[in-house]
Amino acid sequence: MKKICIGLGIAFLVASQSEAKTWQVPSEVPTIKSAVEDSAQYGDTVLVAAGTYDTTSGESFPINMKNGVVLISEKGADSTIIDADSTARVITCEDVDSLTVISGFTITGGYANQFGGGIYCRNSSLTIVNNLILQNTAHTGPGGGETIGGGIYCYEGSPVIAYNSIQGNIARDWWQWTVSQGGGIASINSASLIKCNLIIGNLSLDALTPGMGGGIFISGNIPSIIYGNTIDSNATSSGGYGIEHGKGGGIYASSESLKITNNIIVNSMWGGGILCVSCSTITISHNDVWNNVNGDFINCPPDVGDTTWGTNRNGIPCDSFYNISRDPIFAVCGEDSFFLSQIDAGQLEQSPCVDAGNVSAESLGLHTYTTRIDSIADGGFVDIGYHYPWGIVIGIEETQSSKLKIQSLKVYPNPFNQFTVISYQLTAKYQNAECCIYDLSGRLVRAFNHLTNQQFNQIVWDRQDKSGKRVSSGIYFCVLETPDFKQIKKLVILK
Ligand SMILES: [Ca+2]
Repeated sequence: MKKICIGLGIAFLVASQSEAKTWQVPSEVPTIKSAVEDSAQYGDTVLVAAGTYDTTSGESFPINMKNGVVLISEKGADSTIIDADSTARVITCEDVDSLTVISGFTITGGYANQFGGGIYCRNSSLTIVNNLILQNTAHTGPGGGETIGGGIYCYEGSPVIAYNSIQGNIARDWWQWTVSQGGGIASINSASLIKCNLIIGNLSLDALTPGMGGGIFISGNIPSIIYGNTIDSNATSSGGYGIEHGKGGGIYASSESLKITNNIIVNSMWGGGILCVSCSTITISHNDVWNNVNGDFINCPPDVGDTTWGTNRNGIPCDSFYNISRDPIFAVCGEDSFFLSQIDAGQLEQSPCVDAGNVSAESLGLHTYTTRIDSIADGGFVDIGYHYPWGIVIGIEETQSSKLKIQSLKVYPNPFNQFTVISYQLTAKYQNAECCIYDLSGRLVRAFNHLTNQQFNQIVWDRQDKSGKRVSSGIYFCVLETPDFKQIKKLVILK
C-alpha cells in the first residue's frame, strides 16, 4: 500500500511538471488576452514576440492576469508594446500570488475609471519588473469616487514593483468632492516593495482639492519599502483654480510602517518632495531630496530634513538620518539620462549620491547594476537612486528544447525549496557549454563552470548565488549555452 502511494506521488509530480507550458504570442495564440485568460494555467509562461499589441492587432482590454502565470516579452519593453489606446485599463490583476509576473513590456494608453490606468492590482502579490509604464490615466468625472493610481494601483497583497520606468501617468479627478491620489503609483493597505524604479513626470491632478502623491501615494499601516528609486519632475496640483498646491509631489506618505531609503526625489513641480501625514515613526534615511517646489521635507518626523545636523561620509551636509539636499548631478547621456556624474567615469563633477546610501551595494544586490555612464557596476556603499541593469540578458525567455543540439535539459524538482538538479545531455561535445542562473531582472546569479567535454552533465544548485548567499524565493532562469545554441528553462523557488 505504501509503495502505491509513493508511486502515485511521483506520477503526480512528473505530470504537473510536464504540464507547465510556454504559450507563444502571436505565433501560437494570436492575442495576449486569449493566451493569458484562455490558454495559460497556473505555472505557465506567456512569451510575447516583439510588436505592438493594440485593438488593431485584435487585443481587447483590460487583459486579466491569471494566477501563477508569467507574462514576459521576448525582446524587452522597448520593442514589445501593449497599448490600450484609451479604450480601457491595460492589465487587471486580482488575487494573484507571488509566482505571477509581468515583465518586459511598454504598458501604455490605459484609461480607467477611478483605479489603475495602467495596471490594477487587488489582493495581489505579483512581480512587476522591467516594464515601461507610460502615459496611462485614471480618471473620475462628475459623480465619481476617488481617483487612485494613474500608472499602477495596488490594494492589499504584497506586490513587488522593481526596475520599471514609470513615466507620464496621470491620476485626474474632476469631481469636486473626491481626491486624486498617486500619479505614478498608489499603494493602499499593501505590503509593497517599490525598488529601483524611474518615476518621472507623473501627475496627480485635482479639480478643487489638492491632489496627493504625484510620484507615489502610499497609505495604510502595512510594512512597505520604497528604496533606490529616482523620482524626478512629478507633481500634484489643484487644477481647477490653482489656488492651492497639491500634497506630496514626489511621495505622499501616510503610514507608520514605511521605509523610504536611498531615493533621489527631485524637481517636483508642485507639492514638495516627501510629504508625511500620520507617520511619526517611519524611516526616512539616505535620500537626496532637492529642488522640490513647496519644500523638500514636509511634515516629516522630527529632525528629518534638518541638514545642519552634520555631514555624511562624502562630507555633504545631512540630517541625522543621512538625508541630503543637493543637486544629484545627472550625467548627460542622451535623453532621460539618470546616470550619476562621476569623475572616475569621465565626467567633470562628482554626484553627491555616489556611495551615499545606507549599506553596501552588494547587500542590496545592486553590485551588478550601475549608476555610471561607462557601465561599471556599483561598488562599496550603494549609490543613492536608480541603477541601470548591467551585463543584462535582455528579454530572458524560456525556450523549447532542440532535438538537434541539446537533448533533455531537465530541472527537477521544479518548483523547489532547498535544491534542484539541473541535468542535460548534448548530442555532440562542446568545448564551452555554460550553465548560468539569472534572476527575473536578468542579473547573473550563479555561473557553473568546468562543464566542458562532457556530453552528460548534472548540476546540483543549492539556491546559493556566486557569493555563497542563499537567494530569495521567486522566479529564476537557467540558461544553458554552447557556441551555437542556447536553451532557457524557468526555475521556481518556493518560500
Ligand atoms: Ca557605490
